[in-house]
Amino acid sequence: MTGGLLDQLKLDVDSDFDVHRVSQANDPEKLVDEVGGDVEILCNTGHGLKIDGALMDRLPKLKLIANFGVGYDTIDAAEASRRNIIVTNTPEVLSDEVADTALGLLLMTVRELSAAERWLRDGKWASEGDYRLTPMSLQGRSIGIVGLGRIGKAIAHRCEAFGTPISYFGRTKKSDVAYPFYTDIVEMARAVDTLIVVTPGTAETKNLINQDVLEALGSDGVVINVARGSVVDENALITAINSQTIAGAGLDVMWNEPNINPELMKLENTVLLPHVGSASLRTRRAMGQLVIDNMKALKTGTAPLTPVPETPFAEW
Ligand code: 8YV
Repeated sequence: MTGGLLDQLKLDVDSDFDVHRVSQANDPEKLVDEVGGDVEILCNTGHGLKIDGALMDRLPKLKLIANFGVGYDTIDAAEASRRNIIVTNTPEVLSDEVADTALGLLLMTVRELSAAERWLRDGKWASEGDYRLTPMSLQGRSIGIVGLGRIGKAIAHRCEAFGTPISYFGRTKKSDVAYPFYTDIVEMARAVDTLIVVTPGTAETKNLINQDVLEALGSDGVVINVARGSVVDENALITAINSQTIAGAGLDVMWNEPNINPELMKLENTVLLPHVGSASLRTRRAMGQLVIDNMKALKTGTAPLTPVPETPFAEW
């Protein structure tokens, strides 16, 4: 087990499995050397550990990588597939929570809600008067969702309630929605003023939101990112905000978390959250339980509940 998330949630893994806790080892490398030959399941409950072929080489009996989280960009799933190792993630159970957070972050950004609260807490309401009228509003905005998967659709559903027109960018047109579909992200950015980024962090999506996209989005533009830091070219974003090429951003995810680029910290019209998209007790418990249920499937010889597409299940 790579991290402490299941322990924090008080979800019991020790009754069903012999658990080696990498995060509690004085010398994690030594622990892998000592027990790696016996390990059948890698329970990935940490942040950011790279699970690649080199690590898999050290775990010759590995059958399952059970990831805590829907995004599994830190796992080389193609390599796992070559070795007949199943990778599971935690889809569905977090979609509504992340969509709620995305809309909250959007509202915080356009209505400057965190800055307004700081104004009140700093005593400025009494000493200096009302907080300023926000140049931005959610009303009148047009939203482009980058990646209309399960979470993207939950976000779109909420945007409909807010009355904002929706478009989406992705690889494939969805047959169950009528929103305008774009295969060219610059073209979509030109047509909307708000991007909500919710696509997986892959080699293909790295720096997808680049200078060209930001220029196309324009001076009222807002970028909300609840996906992965890697999807946004962070330097291009900082430059675009500083030069007022776009108006601002709301970021729940960033490059090099949790060591945030100091230039991001200086931006006033930007809201930064510490990767809390799914982070309620209720949702994290559901995610943790799904991780455990996937692991129990190996123990009982049944099919895992949520294998990722790269590693479809046939048999253990
Ligand atoms: C993380 C997430 O899993 O599901 C995802 O892809 O980004 C989060 O829910 C969480 O930070 C635990 O690592």
